[in-house]
Amino acid sequence: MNVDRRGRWLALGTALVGFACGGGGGGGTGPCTPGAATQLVKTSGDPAPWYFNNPLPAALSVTARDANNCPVPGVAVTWAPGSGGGGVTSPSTTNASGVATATDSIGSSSPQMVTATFAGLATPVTFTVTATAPPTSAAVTVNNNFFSPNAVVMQSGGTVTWTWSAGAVNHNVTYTSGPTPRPANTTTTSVNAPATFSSTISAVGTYGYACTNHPGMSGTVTVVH
Ligand SMILES: [Cu+2]
Repeated sequence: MNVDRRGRWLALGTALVGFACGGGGGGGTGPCTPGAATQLVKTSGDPAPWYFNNPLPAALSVTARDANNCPVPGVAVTWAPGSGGGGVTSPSTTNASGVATATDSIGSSSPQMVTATFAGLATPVTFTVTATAPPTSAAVTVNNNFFSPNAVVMQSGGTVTWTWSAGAVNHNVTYTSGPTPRPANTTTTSVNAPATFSSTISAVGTYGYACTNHPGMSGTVTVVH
């Protein structure tokens, strides 16, 4: 809200001193009147590496801009998988901020190339999406009072094992979110070292868990195909 209000004042000030749209060099951070789209850019670069035969956890995103870098809404963007296979949702239309997104699924080879373009654009934008095989198991250390690492990824059917470090006391693993039915929790609310606890999980998704004895002591297990 504050940003919107500031933006409006900025626009008023810009109008009063007579600068043209985009003349401030802000790259479209303030209101401006868009002309025809001439550019398409990655909104935030290539995605982080992910895993074969899985959808990316976040959408791919491009921004359409006019010759003055003003974001252009309403541009139909066509997405296509190139080399590397997989699939991507298409088309999508740029929103009020000039941003169009698409959900990408990685195939069985890496890197996967994905292009985005609009009618009349000379050179499509190309995303490079890298992938590896997911780990088949995961390991987490239970400490006073944190899980390390607090986010792990493993393949469907894999087993995640928590190991209490020396001196770690009064901790439990209690699932708090994710696909249902959830895996079983530790059977007592206070488990002391030495101890281990495991979950073998098949349903794909991200599971949140926590130690109910220590606020903020939490983690996630992401299960992929
Ligand atoms: Cu705890």
